Amino acid sequence: MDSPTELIHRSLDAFRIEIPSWGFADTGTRFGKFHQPAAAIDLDDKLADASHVHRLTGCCPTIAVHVLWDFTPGTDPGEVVRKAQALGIAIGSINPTLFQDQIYKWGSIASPDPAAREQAAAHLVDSVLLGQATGSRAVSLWIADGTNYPGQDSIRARKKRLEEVLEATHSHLAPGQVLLIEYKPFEPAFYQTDMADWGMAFLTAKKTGPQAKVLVDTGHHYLSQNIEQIVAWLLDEGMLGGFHFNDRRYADDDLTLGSIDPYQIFRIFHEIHLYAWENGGVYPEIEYMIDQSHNLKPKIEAMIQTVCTAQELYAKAALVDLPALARAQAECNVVDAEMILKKAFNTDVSAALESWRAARGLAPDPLQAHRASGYAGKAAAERTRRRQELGIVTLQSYA
Ligand code: AFD
Ligand code: MN
Ligand code: MN
Repeated sequence: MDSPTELIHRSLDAFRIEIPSWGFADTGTRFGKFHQPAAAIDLDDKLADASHVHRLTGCCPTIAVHVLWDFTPGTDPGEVVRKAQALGIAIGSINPTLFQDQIYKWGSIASPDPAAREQAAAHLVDSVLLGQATGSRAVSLWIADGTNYPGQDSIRARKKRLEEVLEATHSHLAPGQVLLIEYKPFEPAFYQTDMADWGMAFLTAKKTGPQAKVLVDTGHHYLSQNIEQIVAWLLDEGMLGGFHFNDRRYADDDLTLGSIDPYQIFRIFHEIHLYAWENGGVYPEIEYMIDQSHNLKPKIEAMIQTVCTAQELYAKAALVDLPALARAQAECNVVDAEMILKKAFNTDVSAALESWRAARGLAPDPLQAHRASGYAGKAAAERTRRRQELGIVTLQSYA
């Protein structure tokens, strides 16, 4: 019987978390941005920051990129791949950008405007081909489409339009590539969102093709929704493609993972460990990715916090006594069953996390190591100088 530490170390050995390029750049809310001197300016900065986080945490070997934000026309994917490799990381998921452009005013792949659909379809194929050029497994697609008023457009016509484009996109996927379809109940559309919930994403992925799966963004659910039940159903159907990790108090707030409800994330991870336990210890191939770009916390500190929280909760969930849980469930012993989960959740795994890091030559506390490294101060000075040279004016001065 493995000790808790051995269980934790083995679970962490296979747990890789992808960090988003956009998490290092200045972003904000629709009410404005609060600029940070150390925020990344360009893809080189983002690669450097991601490499720094991976060096400190040891579990973030890939960086998710957003096509039009990171790969502007003329960017050579091969050069980006080489830069990433030189920094000890690799390019991870490719995130198409089917919003912001004026042509997408009525939607992208669901738009009634054929020109918008054509531009969006071409962008999706470009994203698939870019993923082949960077050696990325996943194209991770968030469809921002929807309508703002009853009667604005035909809901079923929109469904058919997007299905057609996604099926065409799927035909360009190389063997081994996956198309992850992300859902979100609202925003930027306020009356009806075309890919609004897990059911729509599931059905669409099934129709799109065998390499399409569902992406669960933990911030994209109504507050009362049982996310671990969605995860369990998708697991059981072999349709769980991956996660975008963040937390929310009210809506899609992109708060750092576990800052509001860590127990919910623990229960999600428990479903994954349970699934593997019932399948001979084989874990499904899931893309664990962070989707945050918090505008108050220092960018790199927030990223390290999320990575360490994800490791901690994944480790805790690995401690659930699954045989005992199965027995308690068979006896309908509700209290014992619940206490088996709570016992694992309440276990302090910090020593096991520290020994896992020590075995890899990593500092016991990545956040303290980051602060001691002076990395943020150097980045702030260098990037402030570059902003001045580039004439990038930030709306507010930042003390
Ligand atoms: C926003 C969207 C969605 C998407 C992310 C990156 O809500 O989560 O995955 O931006 O494009 O958070
Ligand atoms: Mn997301
Ligand atoms: Mn989101």
